[in-house]
Amino acid sequence: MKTTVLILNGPNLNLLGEREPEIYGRETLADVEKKLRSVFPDVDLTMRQSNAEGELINWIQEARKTCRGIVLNAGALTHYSYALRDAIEAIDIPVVEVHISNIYAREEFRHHSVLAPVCIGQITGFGTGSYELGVRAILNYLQKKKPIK
Ligand code: CA2
Repeated sequence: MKTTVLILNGPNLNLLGEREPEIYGRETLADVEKKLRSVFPDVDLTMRQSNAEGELINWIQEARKTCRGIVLNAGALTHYSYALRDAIEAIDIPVVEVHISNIYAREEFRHHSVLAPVCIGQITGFGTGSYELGVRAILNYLQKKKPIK
């Protein structure tokens, strides 16, 4: 049976490829999804995006029954959403936090993630390649290559 991984995207990431290409590049979320499917043909990938915090939380809760792991780009919610953090903490599947840009090389408010402590790790600054690295991190973790604490 294929490993099921949810790729979850938060607020404004539907604009990927359309605005601010100097920060986020020219690929759309659909391009990212297509690439991931070609790189991981043996993984059952589901790609979702929402601008609504509650919807993201519902999908995280749902994933605990249907998926082996989550790759999460929570957008700006990364920096302040305790509700999203609680949702991640409440499930027992691994979540990897990913960012397209390097959040530590940008404005001060982006330097802190309230989600990172409840994720198995964080990948930031590799463009849309961060998603691919995120899926690899989930697969490695599931093969018991646990991250170093
Ligand atoms: O670098 C990332 O992936 C971010 O999660 C993107 C968020 C930002 O708030 C985080 O600090 C870092 C912003 C997502 C907005 O996405 C856009 C994409 C294209 C054009 C405009 C916004």
